[in-house]
Amino acid sequence: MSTFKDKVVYQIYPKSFADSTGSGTGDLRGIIDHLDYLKDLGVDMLWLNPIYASPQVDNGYDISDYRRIDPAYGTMEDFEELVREADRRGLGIMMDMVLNHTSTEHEWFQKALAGDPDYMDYYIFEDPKPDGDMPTHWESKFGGSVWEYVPDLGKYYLHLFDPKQADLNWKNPKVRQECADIVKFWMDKGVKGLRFDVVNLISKPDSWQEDDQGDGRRFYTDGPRVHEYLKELNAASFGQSEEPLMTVGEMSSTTMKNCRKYASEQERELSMVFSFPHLKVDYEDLKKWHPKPFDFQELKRLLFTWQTGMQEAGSWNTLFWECHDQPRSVSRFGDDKKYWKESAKMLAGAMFLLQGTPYILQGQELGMTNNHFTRLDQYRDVESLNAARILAKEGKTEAEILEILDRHSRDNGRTPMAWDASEKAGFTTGTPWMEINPNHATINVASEEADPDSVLHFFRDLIALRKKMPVLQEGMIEPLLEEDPRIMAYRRTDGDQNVLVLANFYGTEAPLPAGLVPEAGRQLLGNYPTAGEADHLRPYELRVIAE
Ligand code: TEU
Repeated sequence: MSTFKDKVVYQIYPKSFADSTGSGTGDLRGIIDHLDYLKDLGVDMLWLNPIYASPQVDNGYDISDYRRIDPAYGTMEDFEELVREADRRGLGIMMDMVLNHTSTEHEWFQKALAGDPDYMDYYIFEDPKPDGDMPTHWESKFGGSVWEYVPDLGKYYLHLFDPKQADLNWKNPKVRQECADIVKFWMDKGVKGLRFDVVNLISKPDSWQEDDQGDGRRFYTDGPRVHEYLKELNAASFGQSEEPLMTVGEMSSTTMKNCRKYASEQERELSMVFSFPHLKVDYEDLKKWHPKPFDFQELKRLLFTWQTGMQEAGSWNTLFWECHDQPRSVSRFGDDKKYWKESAKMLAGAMFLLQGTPYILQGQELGMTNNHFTRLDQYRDVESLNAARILAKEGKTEAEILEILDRHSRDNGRTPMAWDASEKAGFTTGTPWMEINPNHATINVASEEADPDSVLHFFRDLIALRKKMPVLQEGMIEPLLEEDPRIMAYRRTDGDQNVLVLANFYGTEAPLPAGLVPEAGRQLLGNYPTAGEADHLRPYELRVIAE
């Protein structure tokens, strides 16, 4: 594969993409049936969220057999056909490697529970403190403790996420070898990309200290041997491949210093990283379940800090507003009512023309919005349901809890794909595992195919533009108007071409400084049918101009 720097990735949440059997959940054949749609969109790589055998406590991020396709999605033969059919269309498959933890139903953990010392050392079992208390009072990412007590063993085991997701002990060379073997198994199946789930959490500390400053994450995030482990994994698996794979690490609560190393070609760890600081600007005190209006200045500062900081180190970014853990960007940072179309397009242009690899979540190319559920029983996500319980204990009313979930629940990025305006959106003939967004009557592939001004057609044009212009792939980034309270502006330049990107993040006109828009400039892309004025941007207006 040529460098990944000219590629665009499309994220498929298989459970919600397309159901070919009427089961109510998506499957591999449903993906195969829609490969031409993905090819026409112009993307290069398809990232599949986990499709391995799993009890589905965390929608597949709790894996019980890494080498078996969960029957709900189909068979290994279906997967092999998907890889072939994708390859025929020039599409690569990126698999999700969840190697920080396994399901407690994995045979390794079952053997550990039975007291097998070798397999107990695959995980992190610790004795209670002398007073019988748990080793630390750190908090799980999903709420509650990170320790679960096993009476038969008289020990606790560590789980940074759900109690049914036991953390692996990467200090054990056998665990590291098992993980490298899992990666090589899928490489042998012809996958072209690998996404490593919370991979910056795999190196745990040598001692267990209480955290009087927080929830304990500072002790296990970007841990002492994480770069060593990644270099070893690279050399033992995907680094051996003649045709380089695209590898991306999801980095939870990480730092720029570490990401420069994770995503540096010289370090031979990963191709690129997901980091999330820009997606916490609507968290009060960085607390997810305490939403606040998003801080635009902080958003710009973070995006540009990461752009210039990674660029200086020669390290590579990912570019994303959405994924299966995030709400829909048009509801979060745009206006999913009055200026739905303009703001969905503006957000896409503002993000995907930065320096890095764009990641598009299924449905984002349609402008899919948050679900705006009105009942708790409509939610499916373990993290959201835990949060609802915790918020209720904090004294929040059901209405307040629904308002919070509506804004920040991960289920917002997991609703079934809308293929057409029919009752079940063309997603299934059965009962969908999660309710389909009622606005699919207008926000769906078929309707948007028929509308030349649709968000879908805009995404096709945006991806095509990026592919056509090397300056939009590897060109330098130059932040502009950094103090402007409503406009995000930057220039991409490579010494040969200059492209100016202007984006108004608000529903009112925003003044532009004189001289910024070049008189001889040529507009390459925009989200209004008519050319704009040089002295202002219209509500949620995007302009992409060749200088
Ligand atoms: O997510 C890492 C993670 O911590 C996010 O879930 C996010 O931090 C969380 O929603 C709190 O805001 C990865 C996967 O993307 C996620 O789907 C899994 O649930 C998680 O790891 C455990 O595997």
